[in-house]
Amino acid sequence: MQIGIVGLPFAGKTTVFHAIAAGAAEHRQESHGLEPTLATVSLRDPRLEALCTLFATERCIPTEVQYLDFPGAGFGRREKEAAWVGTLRTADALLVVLGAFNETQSPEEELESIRLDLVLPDLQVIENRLARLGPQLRTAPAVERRHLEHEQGLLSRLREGLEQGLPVRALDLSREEEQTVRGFQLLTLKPTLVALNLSEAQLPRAAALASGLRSAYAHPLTSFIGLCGQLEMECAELPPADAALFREDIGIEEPGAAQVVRESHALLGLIHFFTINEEEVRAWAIPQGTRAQDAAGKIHTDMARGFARAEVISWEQLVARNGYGDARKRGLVRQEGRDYVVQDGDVLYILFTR
Ligand SMILES: Nc1nc2c(ncn2[C@@H]2O[C@H](COP(=O)(O)OP(=O)(O)O)[C@@H](O)[C@H]2O)c(=O)[nH]1
Ligand SMILES: [Mg+2]
Repeated sequence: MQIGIVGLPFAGKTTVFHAIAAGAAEHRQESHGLEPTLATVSLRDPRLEALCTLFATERCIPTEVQYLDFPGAGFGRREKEAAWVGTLRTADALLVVLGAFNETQSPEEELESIRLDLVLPDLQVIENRLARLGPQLRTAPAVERRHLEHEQGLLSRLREGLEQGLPVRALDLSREEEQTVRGFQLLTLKPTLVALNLSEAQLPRAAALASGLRSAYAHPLTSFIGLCGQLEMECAELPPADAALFREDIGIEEPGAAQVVRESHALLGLIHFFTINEEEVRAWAIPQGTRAQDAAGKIHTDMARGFARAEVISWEQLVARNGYGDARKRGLVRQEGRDYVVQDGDVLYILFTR
């Protein structure tokens, strides 16, 4: 999963990026020219840690999120930045950083400016497609025509919304309509986390400031958090025990980076299941509502193809019963078929035929 960071020059994007990426330094890939810098961050999950302790396996593999920070000061409409838009299009979600610590510009104004930066490239894509649809419609055979007309209607609706400055995720697309436009990789359809980068003095008002902005910008798949990038970056450079003390001193309950990672998972509607074998305990992220067979496919395509059944138990019960032996005796390990909807925190053992 990739999350692209956007924001105005000097909003503190790189600062927040470093706060998130600290501890992931070995995974950091520095940028060359216009390429974004990449940081791979593991999701800390106490459930995974409990399972790893219980099974004492060699490896403990968390899920990962990649964050992209673009070089230079900002993101905008200038020509050389077209390349960034291209990279952003492939991201799964966006992290918008607002420089609220700098009181020369209000976060509302800043968000407004970024909104335009994201809406305009989408409008361009839609207009290009609509321009090509006209001639295609004249020559298409009847069956294909129906599809194209349907697409034309949908795109006209999106154009209208975008022209009013609305993100596509605010336009109530049906699942089928979303499928139709998926290929365009629209920026304003992506789940968006807005982080107010606050000064230390503003920090006590973080929740109030974030909710003020939320009420002015209440779109689906959009959430808001407040953090102090500068302090978080400084914390991230300390040994963990010192960082914890430092945070306690300032009154930061949850590290900003953890908040960002957690909120981005929630925005994407991802849940986690776990697998355990002799070598490793591993966490997997899947969309809510995923069937057991599709979850198996995430592990290996062979497992989905030859899926027989899944043995399922919640991580809590497995830990409480101290492992499979006692859990089985008590009948807590269920046999589920391919249509079973995997729940957050399930431990799965897939039985399949090759
Ligand atoms: N006072 C204060 N300064 C910050 C904060 N976050 C970033 N800065 C400063 O703002 C400047 C721009 O930050 P940077 O992360 O490079 O911004 P970018 O252009 O969005 O990547 C740097 O000098 C940072 O030290 C903050 O939370 N508080
Ligand atoms: Mg930067």
